[in-house]
This record gives sequence, structure tokens and C-alpha cells, in this order.
Amino acid sequence: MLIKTRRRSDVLPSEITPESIYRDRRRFLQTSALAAAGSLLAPGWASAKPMEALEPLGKIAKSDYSTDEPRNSYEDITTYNNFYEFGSGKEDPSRYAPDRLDHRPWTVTISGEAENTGEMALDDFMQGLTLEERVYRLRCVEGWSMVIPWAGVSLADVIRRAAPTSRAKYVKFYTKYDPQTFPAQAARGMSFLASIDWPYTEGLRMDEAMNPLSFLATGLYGKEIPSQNGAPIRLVVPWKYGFKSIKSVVRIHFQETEPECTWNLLQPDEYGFYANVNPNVDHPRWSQAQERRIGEFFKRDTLMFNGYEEEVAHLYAGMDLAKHY
Ligand SMILES: Nc1nc2c(c(=O)[nH]1)N[C@H]1C(S)=C(S)[C@@H](COP(=O)(O)O)O[C@H]1N2
Ligand SMILES: [Mo]
Repeated sequence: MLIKTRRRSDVLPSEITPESIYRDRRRFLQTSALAAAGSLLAPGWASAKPMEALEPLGKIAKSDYSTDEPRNSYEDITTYNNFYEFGSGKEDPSRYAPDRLDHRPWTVTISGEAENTGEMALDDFMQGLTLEERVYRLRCVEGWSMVIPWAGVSLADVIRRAAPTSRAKYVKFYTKYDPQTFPAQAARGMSFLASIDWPYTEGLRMDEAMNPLSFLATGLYGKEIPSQNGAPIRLVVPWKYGFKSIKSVVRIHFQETEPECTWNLLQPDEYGFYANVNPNVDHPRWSQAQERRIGEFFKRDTLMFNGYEEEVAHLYAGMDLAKHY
């Protein structure tokens, strides 16, 4: 996510250099002593846990909702991340999350306007749900995108089992709060990370949450999901900007009013509650008309609802999308 201190005239380095050069430069910068002095933790190497080191998930059903576009590599998906709990650099998550974020024990709490509330061990939470593969496009609000083969469960199945009451109009999600695990949650002073009202939260309207595309991912490339991608369970809402896809979820809360969400609270004029991918509505500081697919040189056009228009456009019929951005 981009922070407001950038001047309007500044261009993202990722917009002017090919990704590979940009990443090599970042690697160089981040291993230098100077960069280490400004980071949250002792320097470490940005590297993904090798895929072989992760637990296989077992039987995963294919889904008609998957795209057949070429998938980004495991390396790209697990080393170019946003997970501000570990710092704001793209390589901070892969550098720090694998050692710091324990996948187990993990519990998920269902709370608020629902019949079946309570706290459950993740393994119990997953019981009886069908594990599916969903190959989805992910479009970050910053202007980059990837194609990611997630594994996980349909959010609608989880919600049906929770049996929300008629007052439940929205669902709110919370990332784990644990400053021992997530250094940014312990940040103090005037730093940007200290200005975030932790834990990270996000929300959906009930009909958005019930849409068959809304997904809770516990896996990637057929293995358990790596820490830096939001282990052990994270939301994936492919028609919205990536920041809606909240990581490392511990609570799912049903409520009557529109939930407060981290980025919307911080910069409401820049990050709306809906955050639907929309090439026609620019971010106040940059165009959203195009994106760079990680691994590609030329930019490509951004598609309405990130290419999921057929599945989700009806949710917003009659809404002014420039107003409800
Ligand atoms: N808890 C939490 N969830 C988060 C974020 C974060 O900083 N903290 N970043 C978001 C943003 S901006 C994006 S683009 C996606 C990136 O997911 P990925 O790293 O798995 O590609 O995670 C989203 N979920
Ligand atoms: Mo993002």
C-alpha cells in the first residue's frame, strides 16, 4: 500500500523500471547496512520457504471459477507481498513471516449477529468444508497484479454454517493481534506503521460475502499457505483491490452497520469501503486504467471488476461507482 507522504509528482519505481531490475535494486538496498538501520527487525534474507517444506493439503477439487491465464511463479507470489504487520517493504513479509508467524495453534471466532457463534480450532473450523482450487487474478490498488492458484473454501459455505440473523448486513474480518508476532503492531512514535489502528480489519456487504467468488484461502500451489501470504487462513475477494483480501484472519463478525476497515479509516478519500477494481475511477494520486502483471514488461489494461464483471456487476446495479469507490 502506498502512503500519503509521497509527493504527487513522484512516480512509483515499479512504474518506470522492469520488475526484475526493480526487484534486484530492492534486494541490493535492503541488504545494505543503511536500509537495515531503518527496518523493523534485524536484517535477514528475503526468501520463500521452498515449496517442498510446506505440508501438502490433500485432495483439492478443481473449480469453474479459475482462470486459465498463466500463473505467477511460486517465487513471485511468495516474495513480492504486502503484509504491513511485518513492515511496508515488498520483501519484508517473506523475510520475517516464515520464522515469526506460527500457523498452529490457530483459532477462528465467529461473533455478532449469528446463531452459531464461538471460537473454534482452525482444524475444526475446516471440518466438512470442501477444499477447492481457485486460480484468481489479484490486482493491488498500487497498480500491479498476479495470477495465484489458491486452495481453500467458499466463504458462503462458512457463512451458511454460522447462520447469520436477519440483522446481519455486513461481515467484518480481523487479522490476529499479537505484537510479538507482528512487529508493526508494536511500532511506536510518528512512524506510519504506528499510525495504523491494529489489528488490520476489513469488511464486506453480506451479499458480496455470499457471492460464490468470495473465498477463504488456506493453501497455495497445492500446499499449505506460506506465512507471508496470510497463513493459516486469509480472505480472497478477486474483484476488489488486494487490500480487501485480509490475511491471517482470527475473527469473522456479523453486524448491521458498515464496518470500519483499516485503509478506509486511514485514508478514506483514497481507499473506499467497496474498493472494487475499476479502471474508470482513478486513485486520487494515480490512474487505475492499467496495471503491471508481475513478470511482464508492458502494462496491460485493467478490467472492470478485475475481469469478474459477469459474476459480480449485479451486486452494484444502480450504484454510482465513482461515489462508492
Ligand atoms: N493483515 C493484512 N492483510 C493484508 C495486507 C496487510 O498489510 N495486512 N495487505 C493487503 C494488500 S495491500 C494486498 S495487495 C494483499 C497481498 O496479498 P499477497 O501478499 O498474498 O499477494 O494482501 C492484503 N491483505
Ligand atoms: Mo494491495
